[in-house]
Amino acid sequence: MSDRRIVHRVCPFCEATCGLAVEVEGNSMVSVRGDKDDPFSRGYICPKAYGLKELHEDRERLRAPVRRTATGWEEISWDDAYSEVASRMLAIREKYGPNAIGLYLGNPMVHDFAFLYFPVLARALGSRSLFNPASADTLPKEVSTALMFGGPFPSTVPIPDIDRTDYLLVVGANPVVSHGSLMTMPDAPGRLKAVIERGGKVVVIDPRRTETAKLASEHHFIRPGADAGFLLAMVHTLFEENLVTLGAASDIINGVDVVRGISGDFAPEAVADYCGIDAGTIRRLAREFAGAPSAACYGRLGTCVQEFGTLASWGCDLLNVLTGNLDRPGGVMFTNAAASLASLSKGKFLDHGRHKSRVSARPVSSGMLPSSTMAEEILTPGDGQVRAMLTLMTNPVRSTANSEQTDAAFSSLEFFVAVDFYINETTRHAHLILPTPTAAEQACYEIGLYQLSVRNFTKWSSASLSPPPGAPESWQVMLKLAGIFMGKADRPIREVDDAIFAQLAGSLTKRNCPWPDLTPAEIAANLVGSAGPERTIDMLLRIGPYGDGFGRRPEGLTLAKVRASEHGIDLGPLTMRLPDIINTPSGMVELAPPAITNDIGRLRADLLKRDREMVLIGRRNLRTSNSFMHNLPALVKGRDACTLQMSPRDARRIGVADGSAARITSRVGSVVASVEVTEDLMPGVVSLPHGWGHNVEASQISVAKKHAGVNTNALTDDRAYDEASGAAVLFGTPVTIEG
Ligand SMILES: Nc1nc2c(c(=O)[nH]1)N[C@H]1C(S)=C(S)[C@@H](COP(=O)(O)OP(=O)(O)OC[C@H]3O[C@@H](n4cnc5c(=O)[nH]c(N)nc54)[C@H](O)[C@@H]3O)O[C@H]1N2
Ligand SMILES: Nc1nc2c(c(=O)[nH]1)N[C@H]1C(S)=C(S)[C@@H](COP(=O)(O)OP(=O)(O)OC[C@H]3O[C@@H](n4cnc5c(=O)[nH]c(N)nc54)[C@H](O)[C@@H]3O)O[C@H]1N2
Ligand code: SF4
Ligand SMILES: [Mo]
Repeated sequence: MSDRRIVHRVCPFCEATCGLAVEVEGNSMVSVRGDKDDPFSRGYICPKAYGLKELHEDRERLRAPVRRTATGWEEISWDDAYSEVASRMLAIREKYGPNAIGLYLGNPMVHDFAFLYFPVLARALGSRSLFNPASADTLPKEVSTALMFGGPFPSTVPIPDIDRTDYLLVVGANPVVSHGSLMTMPDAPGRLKAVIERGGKVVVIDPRRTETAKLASEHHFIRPGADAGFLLAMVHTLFEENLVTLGAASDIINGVDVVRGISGDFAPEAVADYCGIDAGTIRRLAREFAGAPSAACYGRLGTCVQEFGTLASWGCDLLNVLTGNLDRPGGVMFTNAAASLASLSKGKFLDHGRHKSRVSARPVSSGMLPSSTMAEEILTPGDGQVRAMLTLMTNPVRSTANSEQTDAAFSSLEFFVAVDFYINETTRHAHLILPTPTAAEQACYEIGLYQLSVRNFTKWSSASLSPPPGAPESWQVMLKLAGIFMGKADRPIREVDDAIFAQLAGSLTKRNCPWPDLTPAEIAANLVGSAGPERTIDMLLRIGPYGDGFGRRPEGLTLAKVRASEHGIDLGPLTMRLPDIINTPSGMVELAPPAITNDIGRLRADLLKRDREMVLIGRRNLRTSNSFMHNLPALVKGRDACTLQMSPRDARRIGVADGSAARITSRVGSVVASVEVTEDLMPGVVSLPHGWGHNVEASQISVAKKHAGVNTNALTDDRAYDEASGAAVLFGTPVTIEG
């Protein structure tokens, strides 16, 4: 008898959280479709969703721990793997101290609620050598929003109210391909088209005429890195033409005059050549933005991983605030998540720059060091040198700046444990690989992404399949590793989990709880039988803004109710909540925090620079995510995605044609890529996607090897960073190109 059934979940492959209807028979997947009854995504999916099945079925994906030996990889039991981690890691910590062990939390962990245990693991390890991709991604936005609105990230990131806006200015983001980031929204193409269909406007500022630009009302090329100048020229116009309106928030905004003063040097006429957009256009865009009934400026990777990332991220929000669009429907607003991560936070985002990296004195942020300092921390001898690494779902040998140096660093480690399910460019250096199950085999709640959503929304994802017998889920692996570093390797996970939960419930009822009479004992009593991240999420839902308050508001949400609504629960459009959000020391929105404006001098100097080199930017591919979906045949078949795009004018000058090979050289390295000539690139700019370059002997990803592409991070420079935040400059790398 067939036991075919449909299991509902969200897709784990990007930030859009599209609902999936996964058809399952026995313990295998039959099909993956969009869930038409999901009120948020309404059936929308992109090609990556099918990767859920292909990834699960990939024969090269590891199902059991493996150990590297002189004669190759050998499968071992989970118990043996944990014993080896304990004996080697604890010996290293004993010998060199805790900072000798580095811990790296990779991108896919965002989609795995095991990441709730990251702080526990990091604390147990006791090391300052903590890394994540934020410094190659969100960090400038984290710093600018924390300084302007207070923290903690991500609860104070203003989200474009895309479904109601009249005017969306997209600066350095390509949501038609990326499907949005720091802006959780299924069906980005549909939502963008809807802005135009209801009479609004979408304007894209990007050195590439992107897929989003092609759908937009208007697109302008900008020279990479010039966004802060461009945005300050828009701000200049607002002041000069008396277009500044602060709206409802006017009594709680500090620093308007300081911004007026700063923008004085950035007249559109002074910035036009610098950014490549003429002064008349800059003025018109500023007038349109200010004149629209509602408008939102949205910047993403192109405004972050560039030379002036913090200033550009700040510039986007200056526009929003100075035109009265902060906390207004159709402007930028703050999500009110059903399970709030902010309630877990101990307070404000204050530790930016509190300590510096050992080798090159780069600032730490939220406890994390910039990922482009990791290689030098491993390679540079001295007290505090990193000798061992524990990585959690990351491929830094492809994703960090100057990744050839990262490669050398990882090959030199005394001990390296990777939580990962592929033997790829990074994990081939591991001594042990611990493969946690695929997303399809685990339940999930996208707690991080629901903090950033364009509607308030909540949904539980059930596991579609069961993991192999005896295989732990990722949260159990995290807890086990934490237990090892706590010296409790021999204790049951359950005991460690209970102790952690009791602590969490204790501090939550003391600090951030809307129900003053709620006690940890009452919480514990209500959640008997529950464990792991599920228990934490239940608690957060129940004390949250829609929660049942553990019976105090019986109609409110519990995890059981969320689970029972298998298509998800729509909690409505974003609402005005600025006074609840502001968490700066002054209690005001800070428009001119010194930690940001101190960097203006560097921007002014850049404005005067005359000779500009050719620069390299990145590109994302619709069918894959970062580096890890290239072993899935359906997603890599067809045209080569990893080409060097350049304008016809540059191709003529360099003497290359479509399909010919070109050598690209930067300060740190050199690669050869196949040229794609296209009018879509601004002259002076070339584009190569990241996450490729799979032609590495010791990896075991045969499909990816056949579609190897080249590694753009062999060109990006670990020494190039945004001074205000410490984030890597991945877009705008100076290069020379030869045919
Ligand atoms: N299909 C797919 N989706 C993804 C991913 C993926 O790999 N594949 N990755 C996910 C991840 S991890 C993230 S963080 C998000 C990122 O989401 P996005 O930021 O939307 O993605 P990108 O394609 O990197 O968009 C950055 C844009 O900035 C432009 N750009 C480069 N330099 C500059 C500059 O100096 N100024 C301006 N104005 N623009 C510039 C680039 O041409 C590009 O169009 O996407 C997520 N979604
Ligand atoms: N030049 C350039 N570099 C970039 C970027 C760019 O635009 N240009 N983008 C940056 C950004 S925004 C980001 S977020 C980073 C991303 O960089 P990383 O954090 O390194 O992420 P991935 O490249 O996706 O690598 C993910 C790893 O996790 C493993 N993995 C994936 N899913 C699972 C799972 O469910 N279980 C287990 N056990 N393992 C899993 C994969 O096998 C892979 O090894 O790259 C950054 N690097
Ligand atoms: S846009 Fe594609 S990858 Fe992103 S959640 Fe939706 S289906 Fe998954
Ligand atoms: Mo990212």
